[in-house]
Amino acid sequence: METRAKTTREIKAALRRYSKDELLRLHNEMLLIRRFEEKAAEMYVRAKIGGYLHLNIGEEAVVAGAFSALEPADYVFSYYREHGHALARGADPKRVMAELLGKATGLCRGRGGSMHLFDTEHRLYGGWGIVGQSLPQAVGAGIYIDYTGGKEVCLCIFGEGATDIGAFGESLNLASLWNLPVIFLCVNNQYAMGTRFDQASAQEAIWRKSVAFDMYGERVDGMDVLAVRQAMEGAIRRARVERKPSLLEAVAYRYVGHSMADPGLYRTSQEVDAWKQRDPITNFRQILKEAGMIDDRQIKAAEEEVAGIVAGAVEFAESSPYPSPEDLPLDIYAP
Ligand SMILES: Cc1ncc(C[n+]2csc(CCOP(=O)(O)OP(=O)(O)O)c2C)c(N)n1
Repeated sequence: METRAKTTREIKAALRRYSKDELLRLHNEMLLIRRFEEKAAEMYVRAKIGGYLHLNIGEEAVVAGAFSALEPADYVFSYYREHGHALARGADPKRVMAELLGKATGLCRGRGGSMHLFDTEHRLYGGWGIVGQSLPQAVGAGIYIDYTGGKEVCLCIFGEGATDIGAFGESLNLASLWNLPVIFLCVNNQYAMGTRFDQASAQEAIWRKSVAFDMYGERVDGMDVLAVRQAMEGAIRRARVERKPSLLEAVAYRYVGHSMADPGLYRTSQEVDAWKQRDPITNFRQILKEAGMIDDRQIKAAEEEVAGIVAGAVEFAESSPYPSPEDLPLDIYAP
């Protein structure tokens, strides 16, 4: 599936919308997510991480573009492919890595693991393992904002597989009916585990599913960080000012398997390589270079800084203790 690439004139216009600092921040954010996830994969292979591990590699532009447009007080409801979401929300990489390793210093004190990152300080409300699980909860947050007359918005981010789950229709219906400030952001990475979206969804254009609920819908190039950012800004304005929800579909591609357990035999290496040609970080770097905003020396410095952050996160996680067995009864409902 293709989204139209921008013309040179459109690229220049997009760049003009942001300061150089903001553009470099987007670059560094994507880089941190990529390098963090590569290291998480390595830690998984070294059996330092148990259970499942779903990576954001290839989807960095969606994450950085969308999350950078939010305010600290806004709410985020995510799913199990959420390490990058936690980082982009401002969670400490050390505590994210420690959580992946199940350590007591982790974001959820080692109780959540990869799929259940929660960080209420940064208003990240999961981390959910069930497909579509967070959509009704995001609507709940929207009702809360509306009821209390708040100015916050709620971002609900999920994969295209979730759009064929019953809760999707229920959630979009209520959000539209009650004019809730919720942004439904679908990361269409084109596969739900091994199933291509067009084999599972009668409506292949995910954004069009908004029409059934009289809601604004838009498809955006999820490999283009500025395109995502701009679409998010529109959705945020609609939510914050007009009190209207939106459905955004960001078309992207995960370079790696569904989880670390997936060898990805359902797609060809040519297909994967073709999408890697549109790599969000490499291409954004090239755009910044041509605009004279970054050079090789600055790229090297950014790589070194990010490598240091990731190495620090691993060191912290590895040297942290596991939760103590005495803490097992904590945080559970049973008396
Ligand atoms: C209700 C439910 N059904 C099935 C599963 C098993 N499952 C886990 S991830 C997944 C694929 C979801 O794909 P998508 O929503 O497109 O997100 P992606 O993993 O591609 O980011 C499935 C079927 C689940 N976790 N929950």
